[in-house]
Amino acid sequence: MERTLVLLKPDCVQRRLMGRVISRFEEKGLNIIAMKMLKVTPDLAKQHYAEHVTKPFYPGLEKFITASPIVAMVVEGLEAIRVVREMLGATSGLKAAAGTIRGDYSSSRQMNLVHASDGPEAAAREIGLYFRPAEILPYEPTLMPWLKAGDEK
Ligand code: FUP
Repeated sequence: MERTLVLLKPDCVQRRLMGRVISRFEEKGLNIIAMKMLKVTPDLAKQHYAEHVTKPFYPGLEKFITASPIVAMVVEGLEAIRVVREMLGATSGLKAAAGTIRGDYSSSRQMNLVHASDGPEAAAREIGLYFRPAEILPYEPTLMPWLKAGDEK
């Protein structure tokens, strides 16, 4: 099992798309094991996007991500980091394939609705930025025997 950090960005909340996006993860069989609404501060934005802070697009990105509340989630499942990234599609909504979340709902490179960790190290770091260990509540869904075979690990 893997865990990944997913953020429903300000555009997702403002455009009333939270339910649709959350439903996609639920329908896929992924398990949401932590969730909260919060406003990203400039300080948290700089930590989250540490690799982008010096890039020319960063000031606009910080303004966007801090402008309005977001929803942070920890999503768990088999190969969840790659699976969720593929569900999101390419970074720009203009390039993301139809059928992906960004491909279906976003027409922007910056306002691309959802963030998901891009690898195991990023996932561990980002989950730690948004959640204390006690806020993560893993559980065994009763549907699990119908979501995957018992020997799939
Ligand atoms: P992703 O991993 O798909 O979230 O994309 P990146 O880490 O490459 O970029 C992080 C965020 O910066 C993206 F969500 C969108 C934003 N961005 C811009 O606003 N302009 C750019 O030129 C590139 C990225």
